[in-house]
Amino acid sequence: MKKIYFAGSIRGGRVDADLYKQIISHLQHMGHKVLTEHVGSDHLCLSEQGRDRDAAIYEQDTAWLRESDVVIAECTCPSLGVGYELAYAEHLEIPVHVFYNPSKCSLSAMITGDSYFHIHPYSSKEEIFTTLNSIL
Ligand code: 6K6
Repeated sequence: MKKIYFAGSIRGGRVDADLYKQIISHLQHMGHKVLTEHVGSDHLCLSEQGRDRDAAIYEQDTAWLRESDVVIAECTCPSLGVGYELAYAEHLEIPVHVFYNPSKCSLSAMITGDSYFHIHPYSSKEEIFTTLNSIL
């Protein structure tokens, strides 16, 4: 059982939220603990913001990152927060696997150009699940 930090866009846009939920569910069915289950939630209140609340989110998420064995990120929908998390995980030397659909986006060169990251382009969600089964 691995502790997994799943990263996906929140304020960057929720267009892939259902895919995040399915990936999280797949990881849980594999027997892993996903620390960031809320990233796949249908019920995030995007209007709720504020410096104190955001500071609490930052403290909690960076604590979870430090605790995690591996980071799995779905990066098709660009997100500043996810980009930050990837760099934070690299700094901690935690393995990072990045998934994206090249027919829907052009991933930042700051991600594809960094040889630390394991990059997994995919064209169907089944491909994501097959890759997860082989890397975890
Ligand atoms: C929802 C709406 C406003 O505040 C919330 C609650 N927000 C968050 N809760 C937990 N983690 C968050 C929240 N906002 C961002 N993150 C972290 O950053 C997640 O771990 C995501 O992987 C990433 C998304 O960043 P943005 O820049 O797309 O929000």
